[in-house]
Amino acid sequence: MVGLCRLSCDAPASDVVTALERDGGVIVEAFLSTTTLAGLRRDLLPLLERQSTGRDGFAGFKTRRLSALFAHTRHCVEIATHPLYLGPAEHFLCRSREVWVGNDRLSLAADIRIGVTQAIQLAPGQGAQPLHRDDTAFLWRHPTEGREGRVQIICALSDFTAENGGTLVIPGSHLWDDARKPELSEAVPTVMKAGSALIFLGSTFHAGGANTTASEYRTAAGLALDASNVRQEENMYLSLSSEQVATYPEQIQRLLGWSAGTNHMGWVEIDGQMVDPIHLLRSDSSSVLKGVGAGRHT
Ligand SMILES: O=C(O)CCC(=O)C(=O)O
Ligand SMILES: [Fe+2]
Repeated sequence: MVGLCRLSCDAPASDVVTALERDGGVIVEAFLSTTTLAGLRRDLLPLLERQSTGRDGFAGFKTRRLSALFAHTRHCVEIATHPLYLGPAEHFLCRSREVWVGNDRLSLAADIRIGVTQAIQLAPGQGAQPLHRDDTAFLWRHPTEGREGRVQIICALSDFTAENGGTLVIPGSHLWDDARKPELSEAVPTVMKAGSALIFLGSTFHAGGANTTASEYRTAAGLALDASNVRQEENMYLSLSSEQVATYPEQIQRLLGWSAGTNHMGWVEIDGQMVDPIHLLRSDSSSVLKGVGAGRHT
């Protein structure tokens, strides 16, 4: 199985686009500056250590996750705005559509939002995650014909090897239809040095690999850039305080967006787990901390 293409950090953004269009994923070597890599490690590693491990097979029973990264480190700015990530993400996410508004034929395009931020640390003994597409949460249709909902990045904060769980990717799987089942035998591990990054499309099948080492931790900082049409139009989270939302029946609370739904959009991190935000509105939120699993699907 042929691995993903590797580009250097001075490659033109068009090379990233070409590789993503062909393979669905690409490795950019030395993506992070040494200062940013050191800063991310300094800010995130001690916090990750304090997180509880996952409570389902997808999140990983020997995996620690830390979300809300912009609350914990300013070094995420370099990841989100890197020209080899943001530029190609615009190419895939901001495709325009021709629409009628009255007599006017308008060209409308989505712009970009940060959809998820998460550091992920696989401990020795963590098995491979199920192969999945990260745009599953959007119930995106495949093939996408180039119109993606998400462009994801996983920056290596430690070296990634085939043995310590370097992300498994199935090159070319972004072109598959929704009927085709991914097989582990089709996946290749991402091998890269700390500071390098794996960029892939939301439609590409991938998974955290198995960490079969005796003592190595595989640590990553991941971020997703999403098309801005995948969200509520009115910003309910700023329009109503959580105290106001709490006065409504649960059905309205969920309709206002305080729900992660069955496709698990809108989770919030509590105690290291990705949980349904409805728990934050309950006076007794202890049930969350006792282990209401998130069951995240992407
Ligand atoms: O940890 C990894 O390498 C990938 C994790 C992942 O794909 C996910 O949690 O959605
Ligand atoms: Fe994923």
